[in-house]
Amino acid sequence: MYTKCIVREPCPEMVDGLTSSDLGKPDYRLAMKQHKAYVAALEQCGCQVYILPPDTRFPDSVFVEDAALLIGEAAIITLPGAESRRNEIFEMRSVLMDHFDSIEEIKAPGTLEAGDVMEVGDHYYIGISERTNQEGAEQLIRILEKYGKTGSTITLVQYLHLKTGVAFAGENTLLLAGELIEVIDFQKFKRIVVDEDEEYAANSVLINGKILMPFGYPKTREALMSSGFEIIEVDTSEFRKLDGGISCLSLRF
Ligand code: CIR
Repeated sequence: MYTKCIVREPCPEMVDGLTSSDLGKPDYRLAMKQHKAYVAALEQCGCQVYILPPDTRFPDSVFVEDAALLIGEAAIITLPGAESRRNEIFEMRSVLMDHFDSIEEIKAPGTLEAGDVMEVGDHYYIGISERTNQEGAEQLIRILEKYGKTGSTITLVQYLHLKTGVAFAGENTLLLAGELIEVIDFQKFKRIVVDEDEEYAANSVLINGKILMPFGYPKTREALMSSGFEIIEVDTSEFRKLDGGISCLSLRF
């Protein structure tokens, strides 16, 4: 059960955030509106939401998920592989020190962004990507083991982050898209496969029994609902333009 979430308001500089998409620049005012609705959805899931002020130094700082991994007893400060995002961790560390007694960190030459980490109970799947390297993943596994948890790696070919294409929906079920559909490690789960034209919806997040998913993906919505999942939809079109999805916008604990 999550009781708290941390989010950060988008800053106007977000329009210059990192992206691989050709969807155009985000509309900042619309992004602000969507962010407020996202916060309301987290509250609807029963979480108290801490809203950090915009940080104009970092265009991508709205995507708070990447700067830390929260594992219950400890907060692990990451080391983002994206150069322009690396210093987001300092501010995040001081915020998390108010909430966690144990703070761990990923150290260079390791890199890790928590968008690459998917938690399933006490096991953590770690994507090896352009942002997260083998050394970062190995450091994380050692930290997890200290806390009685385990980790394993999945090598990505195309996706930005592991959770770009997979979400744990609860009930031993994964929502899976694209290159992750055939991954051997995921075959033991019940699988809901996301259609190619709704790939973005694979980045959804389970919060206290409800699945927060992006608005505008009717086939995925229907597949989840007919499997008995409770859904809350939030429009994140402006964050999509920066390769960001539902999970990226919050830290949950
Ligand atoms: C980036 O490229 O770092 C941001 N524009 C998007 C980060 C998305 N974060 C996530 O998937 N956890």
